[in-house]
Amino acid sequence: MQAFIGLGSNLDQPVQRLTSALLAMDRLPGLTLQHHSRLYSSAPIGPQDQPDYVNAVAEVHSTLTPHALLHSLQALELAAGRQRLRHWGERTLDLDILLIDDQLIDTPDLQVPHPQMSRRAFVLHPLLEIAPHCHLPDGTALGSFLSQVAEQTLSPLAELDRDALIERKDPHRTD
Ligand code: PH2
Ligand code: MG
Ligand code: MG
Repeated sequence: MQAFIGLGSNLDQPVQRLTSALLAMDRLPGLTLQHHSRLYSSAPIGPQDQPDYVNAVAEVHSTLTPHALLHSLQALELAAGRQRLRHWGERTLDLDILLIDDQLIDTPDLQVPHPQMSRRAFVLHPLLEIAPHCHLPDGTALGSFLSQVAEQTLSPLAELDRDALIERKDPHRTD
């Protein structure tokens, strides 16, 4: 299956958190990272007395079931020392499943599509960056929601150092 994952962090070196999380996802058994967006800085949605977030979206290919994918991502959140202090509050690492193919999943611990995704600039912009024609399972183009999130502050960070990322993924690379 193809899945899109939203990444977010606003505590304890968010840029490094997200960079490490992209590598860690790619190393998960049954999961391959295919594309990722740039990193974006975004003003918090929810309580305003918390730091700005760094957000990104990744596209992965996976042989896992949706719930196995969820549990693997939760294990990475925990490994990053995740603490959830309050609803919509600060966190070291948040990995949200946004879409899985055209599946609709509505269980207590996993809802796909992610119920908030079309209301959040920090999801829509990075997602459309890597998948411009992306749509919801009902066929609605995600680009059609952009005008509704135009007020939300979001800006791409300087280009992620791709070479550094690849080097750590393959320390024996010779080129
Ligand atoms: N995540 C939240 C709550 N608010 N705001 C931004 N800008 N980015 C996030 O990832 C985010 C948020 C809870 O998951
Ligand atoms: Mg989450
Ligand atoms: Mg979230």
